[in-house]
Amino acid sequence: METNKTFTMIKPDAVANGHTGAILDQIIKAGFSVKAMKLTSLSTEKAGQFYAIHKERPFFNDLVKFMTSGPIVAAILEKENAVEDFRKLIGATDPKKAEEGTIRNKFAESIEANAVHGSDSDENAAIEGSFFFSAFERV
Ligand code: IDP
Repeated sequence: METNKTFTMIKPDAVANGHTGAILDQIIKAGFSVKAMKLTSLSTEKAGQFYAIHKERPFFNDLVKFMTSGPIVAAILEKENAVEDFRKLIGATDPKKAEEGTIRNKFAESIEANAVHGSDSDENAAIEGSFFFSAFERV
């Protein structure tokens, strides 16, 4: 299992609000290198699959609707201790609780439209990266 990679999405709110460049800049300045990246959009089926773990949660349908509301940027990132360091860089799920200077603190609109996704384990980083990218799409 790789421990130096994580997977991120810049979510529809942040792309629509023009924050893609600033978010990527913050990610790269924090020492992550981009190993794969694409601008794409999620179908209802794909968003449901990606967030299948939250299927029983009350916010699931709204989350799928939000994640299909516009383009997203998906990327695989590399850095030592990538998963943990990236979760620190993005901050808490609820931007009201996210530490000052974190990506969600600066760019998120709400607990749902919270600007970015970051994998929560090495295992999920590998699964999520493969969900979006084939071997030919990675460097
Ligand atoms: P994470 O993205 O910080 O790991 P998770 O608990 O895995 O947070 O939730 C996945 C996504 O679901 C969140 O990033 C957010 O977009 C949405 N979400 C989480 N909790 C809520 C909630 O209470 N209301 C609405 N949306 C939520």
